[in-house]
Amino acid sequence: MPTCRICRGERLNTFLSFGSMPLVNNFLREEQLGTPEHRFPLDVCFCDNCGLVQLGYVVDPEIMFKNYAYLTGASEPLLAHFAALAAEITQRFDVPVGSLVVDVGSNDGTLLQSFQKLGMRVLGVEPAVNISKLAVSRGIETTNDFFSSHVAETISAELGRAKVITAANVLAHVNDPEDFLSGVTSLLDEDGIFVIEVPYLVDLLEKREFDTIYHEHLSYFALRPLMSLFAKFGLGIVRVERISVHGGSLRLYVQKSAHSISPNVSELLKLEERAKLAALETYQKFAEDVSQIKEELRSLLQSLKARGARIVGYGAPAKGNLLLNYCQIGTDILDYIIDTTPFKQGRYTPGTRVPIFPESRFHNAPTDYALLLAWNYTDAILQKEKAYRQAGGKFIVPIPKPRIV
Ligand code: DWN
Repeated sequence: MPTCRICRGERLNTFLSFGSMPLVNNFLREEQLGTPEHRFPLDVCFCDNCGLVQLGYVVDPEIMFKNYAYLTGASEPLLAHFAALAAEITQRFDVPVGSLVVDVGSNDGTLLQSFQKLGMRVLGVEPAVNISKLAVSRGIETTNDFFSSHVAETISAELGRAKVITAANVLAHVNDPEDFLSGVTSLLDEDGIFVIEVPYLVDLLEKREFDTIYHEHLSYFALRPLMSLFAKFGLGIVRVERISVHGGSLRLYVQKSAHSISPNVSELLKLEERAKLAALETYQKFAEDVSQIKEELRSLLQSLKARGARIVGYGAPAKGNLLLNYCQIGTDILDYIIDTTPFKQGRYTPGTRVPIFPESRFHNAPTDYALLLAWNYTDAILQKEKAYRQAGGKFIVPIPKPRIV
């Protein structure tokens, strides 16, 4: 019987079950197409006690993250996002040049490259062997491991305490957030700043971002459970912002025994009350909306296909693979998918086995519709594909309601 990963409560109410799903970043090589893929239960629960939305079943992180397909730098908008974050932290907290900055879940070093340019000493912590090698080849010192209280002690013994610790889209992936925060607390300087970005549960519900629910994401955070987690380690939120990245996230600036709790903490807590995050009914309604999106999207695609339309997938994000598997969209609908990530090109999507090509395929071979699987970059992609749209090409945006633009 699973218990809540924050309060250890045993009353977890399952409100949505996707059945057994493949791992969304497990892109297949040609020679793997003949063998069945591992599938794991994907059920989403709500903790009656602390309100944390979370997965019931935990897939071994070694299987999910030791060899990883996702590259931060493959998405142009994220380069600007993380350059701005490094500048914001450095300026807002007047971080001295030469300070140690540790990025947890550092991926290809995109964020740390910006801190390096600002004169900081940087260290990444990245579990994926293939990706940490790429970061090191780019001059970003990287510890190839999962962050933990033990890894934190090793780092502070070798390099001293960190003035800045960042963790963008990491905490939701961690099965033991208490050990994670214990490590942050021991590694962070007394006057250091810990900055995290996590997808925001209010956005997930409001915009029906059901495809962001998959095995990598063990927790779906609202501010309230985060505050109770931080309080256990004497960490206080000095500033919290809603940001648009990844479909809507929270950015939290956290310090040790912080005295000034950010004024908009109470605003967001009121927002969460209005959103009825503490009521199981909220999640049961979300589950109904999700099955409606599935029906609407399937019928839209099938009617276009019946009229002879050519349809491709645009972007091969992790969430796209959840959406394709849950909505049962495969090569019967999509001719192929394009993606800017070298690791993904030439491979096939997990479960649905749609072939993935570089962007050039999309620009050279005309098509009628592109299912925008990377919908969190809609503005940037519509701008980038102006010529396709001016030539009559359309995009299908799947959430919060399937629509053609
Ligand atoms: O939490 C996570 C987030 C941060 O990244 C991880 N668990 C896994 C991953 O999720 P994702 O794969 O859904 O992330 P993105 O950034 O939404 O993925 C976008 C995909 O689309 C990438 O593979 C790159 C691709 N892309 C593209 O082909 N053309 C992106 C852009 C902007 C483009 O123009």
